[in-house]
Amino acid sequence: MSQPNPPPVAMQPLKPTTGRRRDGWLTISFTVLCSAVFFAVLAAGLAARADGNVDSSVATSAQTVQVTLGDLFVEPASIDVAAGTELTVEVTNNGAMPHNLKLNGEIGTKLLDPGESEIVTLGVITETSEAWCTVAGHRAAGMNMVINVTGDVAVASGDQGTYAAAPAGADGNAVIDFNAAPAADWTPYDPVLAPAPGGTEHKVTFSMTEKVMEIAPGVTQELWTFNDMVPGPTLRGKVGDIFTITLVNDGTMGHSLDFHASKVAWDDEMRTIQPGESLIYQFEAKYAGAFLYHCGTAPTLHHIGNGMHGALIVDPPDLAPVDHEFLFVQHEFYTGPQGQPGDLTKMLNDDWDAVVFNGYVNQYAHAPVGIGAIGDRVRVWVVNSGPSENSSWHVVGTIFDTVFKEGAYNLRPDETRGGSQALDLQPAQGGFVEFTVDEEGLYPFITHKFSNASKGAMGIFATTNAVVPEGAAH
Ligand SMILES: [Cu+2]
Repeated sequence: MSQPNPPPVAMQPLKPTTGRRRDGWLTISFTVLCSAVFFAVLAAGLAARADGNVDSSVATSAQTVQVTLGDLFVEPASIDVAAGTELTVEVTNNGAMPHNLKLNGEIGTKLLDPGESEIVTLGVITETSEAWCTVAGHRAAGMNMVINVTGDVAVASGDQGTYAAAPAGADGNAVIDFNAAPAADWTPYDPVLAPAPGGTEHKVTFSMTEKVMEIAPGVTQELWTFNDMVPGPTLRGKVGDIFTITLVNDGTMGHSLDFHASKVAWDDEMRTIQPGESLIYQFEAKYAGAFLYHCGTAPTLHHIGNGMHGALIVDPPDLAPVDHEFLFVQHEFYTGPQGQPGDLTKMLNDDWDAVVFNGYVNQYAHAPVGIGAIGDRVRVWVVNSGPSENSSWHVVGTIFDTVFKEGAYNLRPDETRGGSQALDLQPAQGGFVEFTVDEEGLYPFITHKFSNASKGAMGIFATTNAVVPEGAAH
Protein backbone atom coordinates (compact mmCIF):
# COMPACT_ATOMS: atom_id res chain seq x y z
CA MET A 1 0.00 0.00 0.00
CA SER A 2 1.59 3.23 -1.01
CA GLN A 3 0.83 6.66 0.28
CA PRO A 4 1.88 9.88 -1.42
CA ASN A 5 3.46 11.77 1.43
CA PRO A 6 2.71 10.19 4.69
CA PRO A 7 5.33 10.62 7.36
CA PRO A 8 4.56 7.37 9.14
CA VAL A 9 4.23 7.42 12.89
CA ALA A 10 6.78 5.13 14.42
CA MET A 11 6.07 2.97 17.40
CA GLN A 12 6.93 4.40 20.77
CA PRO A 13 8.93 6.01 22.01
CA LEU A 14 8.81 8.59 19.30
CA LYS A 15 12.11 10.41 19.38
CA PRO A 16 12.71 13.91 18.24
CA THR A 17 13.89 13.88 14.66
CA THR A 18 13.44 17.46 13.70
CA GLY A 19 13.81 20.92 15.01
CA ARG A 20 10.87 22.25 13.06
CA ARG A 21 8.40 24.18 15.08
CA ARG A 22 5.05 22.64 15.71
CA ASP A 23 3.06 25.73 16.49
CA GLY A 24 0.94 25.36 13.38
CA TRP A 25 -0.22 21.88 14.22
CA LEU A 26 -0.99 22.77 17.77
CA THR A 27 -2.97 25.76 16.67
CA ILE A 28 -5.00 23.54 14.38
CA SER A 29 -5.59 20.99 17.07
CA PHE A 30 -6.66 23.58 19.54
CA THR A 31 -9.02 25.14 17.08
CA VAL A 32 -10.65 21.77 16.76
CA LEU A 33 -10.64 20.79 20.36
CA CYS A 34 -10.93 23.95 22.34
CA SER A 35 -13.29 26.83 22.31
CA ALA A 36 -10.66 29.03 23.85
CA VAL A 37 -7.24 28.75 25.28
CA PHE A 38 -7.54 29.50 28.93
CA PHE A 39 -4.81 31.03 30.99
CA ALA A 40 -5.04 31.35 34.69
CA VAL A 41 -4.05 34.97 35.07
CA LEU A 42 -2.54 35.30 38.43
CA ALA A 43 -3.29 38.21 40.65
CA ALA A 44 -0.17 40.23 40.96
CA GLY A 45 0.96 42.73 43.46
CA LEU A 46 -1.80 41.95 45.95
CA ALA A 47 -0.10 43.70 48.79
CA ALA A 48 3.40 44.48 49.78
CA ARG A 49 5.11 41.98 51.96
CA ALA A 50 5.80 43.24 55.43
CA ASP A 51 9.49 43.71 55.22
CA GLY A 52 10.68 44.05 58.75
CA ASN A 53 13.79 45.98 59.44
CA VAL A 54 16.30 45.01 62.04
CA ASP A 55 18.69 47.48 63.52
CA SER A 56 21.30 45.88 65.69
CA SER A 57 22.74 49.13 66.97
CA VAL A 58 20.20 50.50 69.45
CA ALA A 59 17.89 48.48 71.65
CA THR A 60 15.56 50.33 73.98
CA SER A 61 14.29 47.13 75.62
CA ALA A 62 14.56 43.38 75.44
CA GLN A 63 11.87 40.71 75.22
CA THR A 64 11.98 36.93 75.14
CA VAL A 65 9.09 34.98 73.64
CA GLN A 66 8.49 31.23 73.75
CA VAL A 67 7.49 29.85 70.38
CA THR A 68 6.25 26.37 69.54
CA LEU A 69 6.53 24.90 66.05
CA GLY A 70 4.11 22.17 64.97
CA ASP A 71 2.94 20.43 61.80
CA LEU A 72 2.16 22.95 60.27
CA PHE A 73 1.71 25.95 62.52
CA VAL A 74 3.57 28.43 64.66
CA GLU A 75 2.25 29.19 68.15
CA PRO A 76 1.73 32.03 68.84
CA ALA A 77 0.87 33.13 65.30
CA SER A 78 1.24 36.76 66.31
CA ILE A 79 3.15 38.68 68.97
CA ASP A 80 3.36 42.33 69.95
CA VAL A 81 6.64 44.07 70.71
CA ALA A 82 7.51 47.69 71.35
CA ALA A 83 9.51 49.44 68.66
CA GLY A 84 13.21 49.11 69.36
CA THR A 85 12.88 45.85 71.26
CA GLU A 86 15.68 43.33 71.01
CA LEU A 87 13.66 40.17 70.40
CA THR A 88 14.80 36.75 71.52
CA VAL A 89 12.82 33.60 70.77
CA GLU A 90 12.94 30.27 72.58
CA VAL A 91 11.80 27.92 69.85
CA THR A 92 10.75 24.30 70.39
CA ASN A 93 9.77 21.97 67.61
CA ASN A 94 6.86 19.85 68.85
CA GLY A 95 6.05 18.59 65.37
CA ALA A 96 6.89 15.29 63.76
CA MET A 97 8.90 16.95 60.98
CA PRO A 98 11.96 19.21 61.09
CA HIS A 99 11.15 22.92 61.11
CA ASN A 100 12.87 26.23 61.66
CA LEU A 101 11.83 29.80 62.38
CA LYS A 102 13.56 32.68 60.63
CA LEU A 103 12.84 36.40 60.72
CA ASN A 104 12.16 37.47 57.13
CA GLY A 105 13.19 33.94 56.20
CA GLU A 106 16.79 34.83 57.02
CA ILE A 107 17.77 35.15 60.67
CA GLY A 108 16.73 32.49 63.15
CA THR A 109 17.06 28.92 64.25
CA LYS A 110 18.75 26.08 62.49
CA LEU A 111 16.57 23.25 61.17
CA LEU A 112 15.25 21.76 64.41
CA ASP A 113 14.55 18.04 64.63
CA PRO A 114 11.34 16.93 66.36
CA GLY A 115 11.68 17.68 70.07
CA GLU A 116 14.67 19.99 69.61
CA SER A 117 14.86 23.56 70.96
CA GLU A 118 17.00 26.59 70.29
CA ILE A 119 17.23 30.10 71.74
CA VAL A 120 18.03 32.76 69.17
CA THR A 121 18.17 36.53 69.29
CA LEU A 122 16.54 37.87 66.15
CA GLY A 123 17.78 41.44 66.63
CA VAL A 124 16.17 44.80 67.31
CA ILE A 125 12.71 45.04 65.81
CA THR A 126 11.86 48.46 64.42
CA GLU A 127 8.96 47.63 62.09
CA THR A 128 6.21 45.08 61.90
CA SER A 129 7.77 41.92 60.53
CA GLU A 130 7.16 38.24 59.96
CA ALA A 131 9.07 35.08 60.80
CA TRP A 132 8.42 31.72 59.23
CA CYS A 133 9.57 28.17 58.61
CA THR A 134 11.67 28.13 55.45
CA VAL A 135 11.14 24.43 54.65
CA ALA A 136 9.53 24.38 51.22
CA GLY A 137 5.79 24.81 51.43
CA HIS A 138 5.59 25.16 55.19
CA ARG A 139 5.05 28.91 55.30
CA ALA A 140 2.27 28.71 52.76
CA ALA A 141 0.71 25.92 54.83
CA GLY A 142 0.54 28.16 57.86
CA MET A 143 3.96 28.27 59.53
CA ASN A 144 4.16 32.01 59.83
CA MET A 145 4.40 34.35 62.83
CA VAL A 146 3.62 38.05 62.66
CA ILE A 147 5.68 40.36 64.85
CA ASN A 148 3.55 43.44 65.38
CA VAL A 149 5.39 46.54 66.48
CA THR A 150 3.29 48.55 68.93
CA GLY A 151 2.24 51.80 67.38
CA ASP A 152 3.14 50.54 63.92
CA VAL A 153 0.52 49.56 61.37
CA ALA A 154 -0.62 46.14 62.49
CA VAL A 155 -0.63 43.16 60.17
CA ALA A 156 -3.57 40.87 60.81
CA SER A 157 -2.60 37.35 61.76
CA GLY A 158 -4.38 34.08 61.17
CA ASP A 159 -6.12 35.58 58.18
CA GLN A 160 -5.76 33.67 54.94
CA GLY A 161 -6.51 36.76 52.92
CA THR A 162 -3.71 38.67 54.48
CA TYR A 163 -1.44 35.70 54.35
CA ALA A 164 -1.98 35.03 50.67
CA ALA A 165 -0.44 38.37 49.84
CA ALA A 166 2.69 37.80 51.81
CA PRO A 167 4.81 35.03 50.33
CA ALA A 168 6.51 35.02 47.04
CA GLY A 169 4.28 33.05 44.73
CA ALA A 170 1.15 35.01 43.87
CA ASP A 171 3.34 37.35 41.89
CA GLY A 172 6.02 35.95 39.63
CA ASN A 173 4.71 32.42 39.08
CA ALA A 174 5.63 30.86 35.75
CA VAL A 175 2.95 31.17 33.08
CA ILE A 176 2.44 28.40 30.52
CA ASP A 177 2.07 29.14 26.82
CA PHE A 178 -0.15 26.32 25.59
CA ASN A 179 0.71 27.04 21.96
CA ALA A 180 4.47 26.90 22.38
CA ALA A 181 6.49 24.00 20.98
CA PRO A 182 9.14 22.04 22.85
CA ALA A 183 12.79 22.32 21.89
CA ALA A 184 14.23 20.05 19.22
CA ASP A 185 16.01 17.89 21.80
CA TRP A 186 12.95 17.41 23.98
CA THR A 187 12.09 13.78 24.67
CA PRO A 188 8.61 12.63 25.65
CA TYR A 189 7.91 10.42 28.67
CA ASP A 190 7.57 6.90 27.23
CA PRO A 191 3.85 6.05 27.34
CA VAL A 192 4.36 2.35 26.52
CA LEU A 193 3.47 0.06 29.40
CA ALA A 194 5.89 -2.85 29.40
CA PRO A 195 4.67 -6.31 30.44
CA ALA A 196 5.24 -7.29 34.05
CA PRO A 197 8.76 -8.61 34.51
CA GLY A 198 9.11 -12.29 35.24
CA GLY A 199 9.42 -13.67 38.74
CA THR A 200 7.27 -13.15 41.78
CA GLU A 201 9.34 -10.59 43.67
CA HIS A 202 9.98 -7.09 42.35
CA LYS A 203 12.91 -5.33 43.98
CA VAL A 204 13.40 -1.68 43.16
CA THR A 205 15.05 1.35 44.68
CA PHE A 206 13.25 4.67 44.79
CA SER A 207 15.49 7.68 45.25
CA MET A 208 13.57 10.73 46.40
CA THR A 209 15.00 13.89 44.89
CA GLU A 210 14.32 17.51 44.14
CA LYS A 211 14.99 18.21 40.48
CA VAL A 212 14.35 21.15 38.19
CA MET A 213 12.37 19.79 35.23
CA GLU A 214 10.52 21.19 32.26
CA ILE A 215 6.73 20.80 32.51
CA ALA A 216 5.79 22.78 29.40
CA PRO A 217 7.86 24.42 26.66
CA GLY A 218 10.25 26.75 28.43
CA VAL A 219 8.60 26.35 31.85
CA THR A 220 10.66 24.70 34.56
CA GLN A 221 9.76 23.81 38.12
CA GLU A 222 11.68 22.26 40.98
CA LEU A 223 9.72 19.04 41.21
CA TRP A 224 9.94 16.50 44.00
CA THR A 225 10.43 13.11 42.45
CA PHE A 226 10.92 9.40 42.69
CA ASN A 227 14.02 8.57 40.62
CA ASP A 228 14.07 11.98 38.92
CA MET A 229 10.84 11.14 37.08
CA VAL A 230 7.38 12.68 37.09
CA PRO A 231 5.35 10.51 37.20
CA GLY A 232 7.62 8.15 39.13
CA PRO A 233 8.69 4.77 37.74
CA THR A 234 5.83 2.47 36.76
CA LEU A 235 5.76 -0.85 38.60
CA ARG A 236 3.86 -3.86 37.36
CA GLY A 237 3.20 -7.37 38.60
CA LYS A 238 0.47 -9.88 39.21
CA VAL A 239 -1.70 -10.84 42.14
CA GLY A 240 0.40 -12.56 44.80
CA ASP A 241 3.69 -10.92 43.80
CA ILE A 242 5.93 -9.36 46.43
CA PHE A 243 7.10 -5.78 45.93
CA THR A 244 10.21 -4.78 47.86
CA ILE A 245 11.00 -1.11 47.52
CA THR A 246 14.11 0.41 49.06
CA LEU A 247 13.24 4.03 49.65
CA VAL A 248 16.19 6.41 49.89
CA ASN A 249 15.80 10.09 50.70
CA ASP A 250 18.39 11.91 48.58
CA GLY A 251 16.55 15.22 48.91
CA THR A 252 16.68 18.07 51.40
CA MET A 253 13.31 17.57 53.12
CA GLY A 254 11.32 14.72 54.60
CA HIS A 255 9.42 12.42 52.24
CA SER A 256 7.52 9.16 52.41
CA LEU A 257 5.75 6.62 50.23
CA ASP A 258 2.18 5.35 50.24
CA PHE A 259 1.39 2.49 47.86
CA HIS A 260 -2.35 2.20 47.43
CA ALA A 261 -1.71 -1.36 46.27
CA SER A 262 -0.51 -2.34 49.75
CA LYS A 263 -2.08 -3.20 53.08
CA VAL A 264 0.47 -1.96 55.61
CA ALA A 265 0.45 0.25 58.68
CA TRP A 266 0.58 3.97 57.99
CA ASP A 267 2.96 4.59 60.91
CA ASP A 268 5.41 1.92 59.78
CA GLU A 269 6.15 1.58 56.06
CA MET A 270 4.53 4.92 55.22
CA ARG A 271 6.50 6.91 57.79
CA THR A 272 8.41 10.00 56.74
CA ILE A 273 12.16 9.61 56.38
CA GLN A 274 14.56 12.51 56.55
CA PRO A 275 17.38 13.37 54.12
CA GLY A 276 20.01 10.63 54.15
CA GLU A 277 17.68 8.02 55.65
CA SER A 278 16.21 4.98 53.97
CA LEU A 279 13.60 2.33 54.64
CA ILE A 280 12.37 -0.88 53.09
CA TYR A 281 8.72 -0.99 52.08
CA GLN A 282 7.62 -4.54 51.32
CA PHE A 283 4.16 -5.82 50.57
CA GLU A 284 2.24 -8.51 48.73
CA ALA A 285 -0.01 -7.35 45.90
CA LYS A 286 -3.25 -8.95 47.04
CA TYR A 287 -5.61 -7.24 44.62
CA ALA A 288 -5.57 -6.45 40.92
CA GLY A 289 -5.91 -2.85 39.86
CA ALA A 290 -4.36 0.34 38.55
CA PHE A 291 -3.05 1.82 41.75
CA LEU A 292 -1.64 5.20 42.70
CA TYR A 293 1.43 5.61 44.82
CA HIS A 294 2.53 8.93 46.28
CA CYS A 295 4.48 10.73 48.94
CA GLY A 296 2.32 11.15 52.02
CA THR A 297 4.41 13.64 53.97
CA ALA A 298 2.55 16.72 55.17
CA PRO A 299 1.38 18.76 53.46
CA THR A 300 0.59 15.77 51.24
CA LEU A 301 -1.20 18.07 48.81
CA HIS A 302 2.08 19.82 48.15
CA HIS A 303 4.11 16.64 47.77
CA ILE A 304 1.67 15.05 45.30
CA GLY A 305 1.03 18.34 43.56
CA ASN A 306 4.74 18.87 43.14
CA GLY A 307 5.39 15.56 41.41
CA MET A 308 5.67 12.72 43.93
CA HIS A 309 3.26 10.20 42.44
CA GLY A 310 3.16 7.27 40.08
CA ALA A 311 1.37 4.06 39.14
CA LEU A 312 1.63 0.44 40.20
CA ILE A 313 -0.25 -1.98 37.98
CA VAL A 314 -1.40 -5.35 39.27
CA ASP A 315 -2.75 -7.38 36.35
CA PRO A 316 -6.07 -9.16 36.71
CA PRO A 317 -5.50 -12.93 36.38
CA ASP A 318 -7.43 -13.17 33.11
CA LEU A 319 -5.91 -10.17 31.34
CA ALA A 320 -6.35 -10.72 27.61
CA PRO A 321 -3.51 -10.22 25.13
CA VAL A 322 -3.52 -6.97 23.16
CA ASP A 323 -1.37 -5.46 20.41
CA HIS A 324 -0.44 -2.20 22.13
CA GLU A 325 -0.50 -1.18 25.76
CA PHE A 326 -0.01 2.31 27.23
CA LEU A 327 -0.17 4.09 30.56
CA PHE A 328 -1.23 7.68 31.08
CA VAL A 329 -1.07 9.26 34.52
CA GLN A 330 -3.23 12.36 34.66
CA HIS A 331 -2.28 15.07 37.12
CA GLU A 332 -2.25 18.82 37.64
CA PHE A 333 0.50 21.42 37.86
CA TYR A 334 0.21 24.56 39.98
CA THR A 335 3.15 26.66 38.93
CA GLY A 336 5.44 28.46 41.28
CA PRO A 337 8.11 30.86 40.00
CA GLN A 338 10.32 29.55 37.22
CA GLY A 339 12.60 26.83 38.60
CA GLN A 340 10.86 26.80 41.97
CA PRO A 341 8.40 24.33 43.57
CA GLY A 342 4.71 24.48 42.76
CA ASP A 343 2.48 26.95 44.59
CA LEU A 344 0.77 25.41 47.61
CA THR A 345 -1.71 28.27 47.93
CA LYS A 346 -2.95 27.55 44.41
CA MET A 347 -3.17 23.86 45.29
CA LEU A 348 -5.29 24.68 48.34
CA ASN A 349 -7.61 26.70 46.09
CA ASP A 350 -7.91 24.09 43.26
CA ASP A 351 -6.37 26.72 41.01
CA TRP A 352 -4.34 24.55 38.66
CA ASP A 353 -2.48 25.96 35.68
CA ALA A 354 -2.25 22.73 33.73
CA VAL A 355 -3.65 19.20 33.56
CA VAL A 356 -1.28 16.79 31.89
CA PHE A 357 -0.68 13.20 30.88
CA ASN A 358 2.65 11.85 32.17
CA GLY A 359 4.15 15.11 33.33
CA TYR A 360 4.20 17.49 30.36
CA VAL A 361 1.70 19.88 28.81
CA ASN A 362 0.18 18.52 25.57
CA GLN A 363 2.94 15.93 25.56
CA TYR A 364 1.47 13.47 23.08
CA ALA A 365 0.17 16.17 20.80
CA HIS A 366 3.84 17.09 20.34
CA ALA A 367 4.77 13.41 20.09
CA PRO A 368 1.80 11.39 18.74
CA VAL A 369 1.50 7.82 19.94
CA GLY A 370 1.42 5.06 17.33
CA ILE A 371 -1.39 2.51 17.67
CA GLY A 372 -0.53 0.29 14.69
CA ALA A 373 -2.96 -0.88 12.05
CA ILE A 374 -6.71 -0.80 11.73
CA GLY A 375 -8.14 -3.49 13.97
CA ASP A 376 -5.17 -3.69 16.34
CA ARG A 377 -6.34 -4.00 19.93
CA VAL A 378 -5.18 -1.16 22.14
CA ARG A 379 -5.28 -1.15 25.93
CA VAL A 380 -4.81 2.11 27.78
CA TRP A 381 -4.33 2.21 31.53
CA VAL A 382 -5.17 5.50 33.19
CA VAL A 383 -4.34 6.49 36.75
CA ASN A 384 -5.54 9.81 38.08
CA SER A 385 -2.95 11.13 40.53
CA GLY A 386 -4.78 14.41 40.98
CA PRO A 387 -4.04 15.71 43.53
CA SER A 388 -7.48 17.29 43.20
CA GLU A 389 -9.06 17.08 39.76
CA ASN A 390 -11.12 14.35 38.12
CA SER A 391 -10.68 12.73 34.71
CA SER A 392 -13.18 11.79 32.04
CA TRP A 393 -10.73 9.99 29.79
CA HIS A 394 -11.92 9.79 26.21
CA VAL A 395 -10.60 8.96 22.75
CA VAL A 396 -12.10 10.96 19.90
CA GLY A 397 -13.29 8.68 17.10
CA THR A 398 -13.66 5.34 18.81
CA ILE A 399 -15.67 3.47 21.46
CA PHE A 400 -14.33 1.37 24.29
CA ASP A 401 -15.50 -2.27 24.21
CA THR A 402 -13.74 -3.11 27.48
CA VAL A 403 -13.62 -1.11 30.71
CA PHE A 404 -11.87 -2.16 33.89
CA LYS A 405 -12.15 0.33 36.74
CA GLU A 406 -11.23 0.11 40.40
CA GLY A 407 -10.82 -3.66 40.45
CA ALA A 408 -13.77 -4.72 38.29
CA TYR A 409 -14.68 -5.18 34.66
CA ASN A 410 -17.53 -2.78 33.97
CA LEU A 411 -17.69 -3.84 30.35
CA ARG A 412 -16.32 -6.67 28.17
CA PRO A 413 -16.92 -7.42 24.50
CA ASP A 414 -20.36 -8.92 24.30
CA GLU A 415 -22.98 -8.46 21.61
CA THR A 416 -25.66 -8.04 24.23
CA ARG A 417 -23.96 -5.00 25.75
CA GLY A 418 -23.17 -1.48 24.63
CA GLY A 419 -20.03 0.58 24.38
CA SER A 420 -18.28 3.04 26.66
CA GLN A 421 -17.24 6.58 25.74
CA ALA A 422 -15.24 7.77 28.76
CA LEU A 423 -13.42 6.36 31.77
CA ASP A 424 -14.33 8.47 34.78
CA LEU A 425 -11.73 8.62 37.51
CA GLN A 426 -11.61 10.67 40.69
CA PRO A 427 -8.19 11.38 42.20
CA ALA A 428 -6.54 8.11 43.30
CA GLN A 429 -8.62 5.96 40.99
CA GLY A 430 -7.44 3.92 38.03
CA GLY A 431 -8.38 1.44 35.39
CA PHE A 432 -8.02 0.54 31.75
CA VAL A 433 -9.99 0.64 28.54
CA GLU A 434 -9.60 -1.31 25.31
CA PHE A 435 -10.52 -0.36 21.81
CA THR A 436 -9.81 -0.71 18.11
CA VAL A 437 -10.12 1.90 15.37
CA ASP A 438 -11.90 1.39 12.06
CA GLU A 439 -10.13 3.93 9.84
CA GLU A 440 -6.60 5.16 9.21
CA GLY A 441 -5.99 8.50 10.85
CA LEU A 442 -5.64 10.50 14.00
CA TYR A 443 -7.50 9.90 17.24
CA PRO A 444 -7.05 12.62 19.84
CA PHE A 445 -7.32 11.65 23.49
CA ILE A 446 -8.33 14.06 26.21
CA THR A 447 -10.12 14.40 29.45
CA HIS A 448 -13.57 15.38 28.31
CA LYS A 449 -13.73 18.02 31.01
CA PHE A 450 -12.88 20.45 28.25
CA SER A 451 -11.51 23.26 30.33
CA ASN A 452 -8.74 20.83 31.23
CA ALA A 453 -8.29 19.59 27.66
CA SER A 454 -7.41 23.19 26.84
CA LYS A 455 -4.89 23.28 29.69
CA GLY A 456 -2.59 20.55 28.45
CA ALA A 457 -4.60 17.33 28.81
CA MET A 458 -4.49 16.36 25.17
CA GLY A 459 -2.64 13.85 23.06
CA ILE A 460 -2.92 12.14 19.68
CA PHE A 461 -3.07 8.48 18.68
CA ALA A 462 -2.06 7.80 15.09
CA THR A 463 -2.43 4.67 13.01
CA THR A 464 0.59 3.42 11.09
CA ASN A 465 -0.39 5.09 7.84
CA ALA A 466 -1.96 8.19 9.30
CA VAL A 467 -1.00 11.46 7.67
CA VAL A 468 0.44 13.48 10.49
CA PRO A 469 0.27 17.23 9.89
CA GLU A 470 3.48 19.06 9.23
CA GLY A 471 5.52 19.39 12.33
CA ALA A 472 3.40 17.27 14.65
CA ALA A 473 5.45 14.10 14.83
CA HIS A 474 8.60 14.00 16.80
CU1 LIG B 1 7.51 14.19 49.61
